[in-house]
Amino acid sequence: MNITALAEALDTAARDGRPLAGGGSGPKDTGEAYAVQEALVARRLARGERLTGFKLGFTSVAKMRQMGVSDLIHGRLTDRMEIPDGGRFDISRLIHPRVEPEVAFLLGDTLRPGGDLMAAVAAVAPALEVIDSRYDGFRFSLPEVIADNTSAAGYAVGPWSAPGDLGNLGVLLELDGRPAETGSTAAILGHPLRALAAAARLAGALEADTVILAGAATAAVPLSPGTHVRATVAGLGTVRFTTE
Ligand code: OOG
Repeated sequence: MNITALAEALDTAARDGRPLAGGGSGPKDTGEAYAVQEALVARRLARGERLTGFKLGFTSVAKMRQMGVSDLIHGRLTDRMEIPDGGRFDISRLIHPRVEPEVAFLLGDTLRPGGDLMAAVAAVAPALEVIDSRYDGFRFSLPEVIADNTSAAGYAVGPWSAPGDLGNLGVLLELDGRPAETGSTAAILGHPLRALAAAARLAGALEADTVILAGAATAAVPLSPGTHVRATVAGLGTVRFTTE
């Protein structure tokens, strides 16, 4: 399958809520996979979506273990994926959504590879990311998940606050008021700022106003309709939404 055809197939799978069969016709390496991702995101932009952010995946051992993949990956976020904090998120068109707690950065200035991280960060917030692999059974190779825009499907960001020390903050993910996962921001590459540095390196440069999701601090948890989802990052606060 060529790059355009694979981007189209992944885009259609996402829009129809029907998974692609994995294996065989996927991208052959990560270079080709990022070309597919770019073509896939270009299709969204052509439909009027706007780029809002950049996300990292597999920044924690918990996620690498859960998915059997061990390399840092990155994807793009658009306005269409935004979930208002405290709002509702319709998952009826998703395939097999999962949710994970994260930390978000908001850039106040352009961040270049090797640039001063804290000078570029305007604010930080607790975040929730919804992932939904377009591959059957959430099973994929590294090039496949990259091509699939790293399973990005939705994200919610809690209240922004001035950046403080993010090195080892407790993370709690609750579903319907019951703890589902607990962890620490230290699980994110040892420190979420390392994820930010990696994002700058991988993106080339990131513009002011970009939201950066540093990657999940815990394993991801399956979502079903009518669920109250809440993530708390100690010192940063809480972010929540309800599925329907
Ligand atoms: C890929 C996305 C991983 C993270 O935070 O590790 C990710 C997947 O697990 O399907 O976003």
